[in-house]
Amino acid sequence: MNAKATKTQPSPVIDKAAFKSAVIKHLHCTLGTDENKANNHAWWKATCAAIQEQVLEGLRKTQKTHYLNDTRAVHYFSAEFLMGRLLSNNLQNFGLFDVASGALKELGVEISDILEEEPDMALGNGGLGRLAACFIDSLATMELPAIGYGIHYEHGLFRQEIKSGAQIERPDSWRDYGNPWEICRPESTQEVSLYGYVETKYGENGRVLKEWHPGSIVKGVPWDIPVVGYEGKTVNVLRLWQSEASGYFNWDVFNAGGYVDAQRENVQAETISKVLYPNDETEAGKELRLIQQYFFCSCSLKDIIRRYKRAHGDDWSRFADQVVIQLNDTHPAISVPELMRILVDRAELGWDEAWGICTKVFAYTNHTLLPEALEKWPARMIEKILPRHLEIIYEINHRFMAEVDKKWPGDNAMKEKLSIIEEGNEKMVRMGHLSVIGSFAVNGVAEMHSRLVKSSLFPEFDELYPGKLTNVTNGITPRRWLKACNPGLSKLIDKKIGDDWPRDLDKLQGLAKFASNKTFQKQFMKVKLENKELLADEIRKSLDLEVDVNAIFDVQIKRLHEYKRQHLALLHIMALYRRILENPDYDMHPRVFVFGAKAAPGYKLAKDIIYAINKVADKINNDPRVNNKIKIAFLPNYRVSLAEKMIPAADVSEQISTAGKEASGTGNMKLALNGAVTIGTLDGANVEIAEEVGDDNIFIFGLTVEEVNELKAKGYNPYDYYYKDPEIKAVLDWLETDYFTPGKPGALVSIKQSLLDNGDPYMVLADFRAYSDAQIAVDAAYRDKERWAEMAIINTAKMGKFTSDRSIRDYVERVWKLSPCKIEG
Ligand code: 8GP
Repeated sequence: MNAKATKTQPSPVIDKAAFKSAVIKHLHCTLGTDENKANNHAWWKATCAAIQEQVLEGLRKTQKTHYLNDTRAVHYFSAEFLMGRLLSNNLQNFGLFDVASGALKELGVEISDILEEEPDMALGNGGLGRLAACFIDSLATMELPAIGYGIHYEHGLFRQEIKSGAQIERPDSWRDYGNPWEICRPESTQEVSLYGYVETKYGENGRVLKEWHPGSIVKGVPWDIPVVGYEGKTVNVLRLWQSEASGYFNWDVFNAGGYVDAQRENVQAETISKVLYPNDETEAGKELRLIQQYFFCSCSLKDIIRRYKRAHGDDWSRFADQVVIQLNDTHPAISVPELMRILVDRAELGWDEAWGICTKVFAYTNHTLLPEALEKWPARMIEKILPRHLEIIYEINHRFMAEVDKKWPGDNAMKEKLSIIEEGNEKMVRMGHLSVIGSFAVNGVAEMHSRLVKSSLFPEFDELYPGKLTNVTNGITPRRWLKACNPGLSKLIDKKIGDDWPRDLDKLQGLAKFASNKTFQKQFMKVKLENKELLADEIRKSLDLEVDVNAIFDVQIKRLHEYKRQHLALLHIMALYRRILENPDYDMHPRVFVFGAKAAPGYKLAKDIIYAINKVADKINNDPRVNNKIKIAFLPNYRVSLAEKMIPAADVSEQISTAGKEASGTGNMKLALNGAVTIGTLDGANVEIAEEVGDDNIFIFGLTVEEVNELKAKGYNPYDYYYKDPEIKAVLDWLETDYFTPGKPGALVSIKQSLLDNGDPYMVLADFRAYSDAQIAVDAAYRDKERWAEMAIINTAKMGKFTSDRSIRDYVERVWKLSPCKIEG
């Protein structure tokens, strides 16, 4: 255990003996079992309960201190928090991992076995949700007052099974056997109104008063998940809202003829927090999703206001000094009109005063430029569910249009472009526009992405509001993504440069000077090999597939999406296979291609790509002519806990999106931090990774954003590549045969069609040759063991920039203006 952590442990449970007795106490008194009867699940729960004592003590102290100091706090609004497992992380953050592991060992229990008992909290789809989880870890570590607000989904992201190569979705039931970390707080329940109608009244001096008569009211019950900072001082909270029926029935609406609306509540109430939408970067287009968004925003705002009023009563003048709300994408954008409604209709502030507060409170992060992912809601739908909010949105827009007219007098085209309302067959509310207008700061998530947000997504807003659009490059928490998931490497680093890097990741720089040291290279690569052995075990257990740990472990893990181009990797694997079949002596270092990816259930082509990877894997893995030069392992049910096993074992990190499409990426950072070398395009944060590690320690290939745009403007024709490059033609034609799907010719043809007939929207064929050449360079580099070790070490050493602590520091300085608050004792 790290000495600094021992010194600061406030708890009685700091030595093995005390931890042991806490575990036994919980086995007996909380779980009603004993050491002889307990299975791994019971040991896991008892261990969680033992550490939870420390967690709750920290939480109590933190909340008391924040209250007494009346701190300004950031409120991170996010429809997704992809937390993963918490036990190992909480133990690490309290500096108690080795203590717990030793205590359990004396009780005859392996900590690694009980860690596996914990279901992942998969309340997110991918990057955006995991980013939120990293951010709340950093906020707690940096002793910043913060609350995460989201939804307590009953079912998180679906569990993926692979049957005969195809993805099958099964429900995720993370709470079936209870969640030892969460605390229900019924005393902080909120009520949320939906449907109904708005009545206009006239008050004193002819003031127009609006009264919303809701058709139904649902309850939001909060569940708190404590978020433990590194070294366990600040324990913040992630507050997740669960919906329940309120038992309220609106007679007004019923009598006015709204029979269905008045009844709707009971049916809908419990549905609201039932499922996470399994869509990554596409809008579900469902009424329920809008209700989910409003539900958690309304509960959270009321919660914030309740807390504010406790200290400041009805004095709204300090609200924006105390409260900043970060909108994680546009999913919580409905918060803007909701706060306006509360301020104008309830608190009876004037519009300008209310708007002044609003636009000092909200800040918005954009996570994607993909047009299909930019949320728009039919005005008609908002009118039905949130009639008063639509009025408010129109009013915001009306005043905003006047501003636009001032800047660009008489320019109707400009008004059309910037309006929150998109006119057309159906009037749509553009949530991105609403977010930009309602926020004081807007950020993209990597330098390049933020530049594109300014130059192509919101250029006019940038002109109208100079300085509002900014960048905060994403980051990842090194506590989970190195210290906890890669203990071998962490210990090696501790020995070499000291153990304070988890707090100050720039310290890893200190490793660079050992990058060419032969002894250190051997030690570093020995850890990598041990991690590869662990992953090989996992692959054996999961797929009944043997892989050689001396092969290059080439890893592509991320959601399945055309723009991320898993099919580019697939075409390349097929090309390698062809080369081997044509020439059995084809010279390549053996490679294991490891994939992990879930496809949105309704995304046909993404599912076809998963199927194709698995079918090609079946064939190649079992073809003796390949002589083990290629193995393909598609590990089912990619999730945080699986990532924690895959990332430490990777030699090569695949980051091969079409330039301009991946806003940032964060897997790229995790893999490089763990000593994987990137093969990637100049996209998202790859650009900044390349800057940090230097051109010699990364394999960059393919079209740049400018080249993509030029090619598109010129008229991109994938057939040019198909006819000119015989290897491309051969692998695409192969997809049409039944070679990989015996008896089912054409089963893989949709991929070929998308790349040819459908115009290859993500320019896979244009980048194929460059990718293949880069892979040849990777192969050559790997064979030079010392050179490779040096590259791997440099990658770890240069990842300091990508700690989420740095991202949070940037947010604090550029956006939130927050101060840390020390928690004593
Ligand atoms: C992702 C971006 O695609 C990724 O590049 C970035 O690193 C990450 O956000 C964090 O900033 N976007 C999403 O995950 C996303 O838009 N998801 C929403 C649909 C749920």
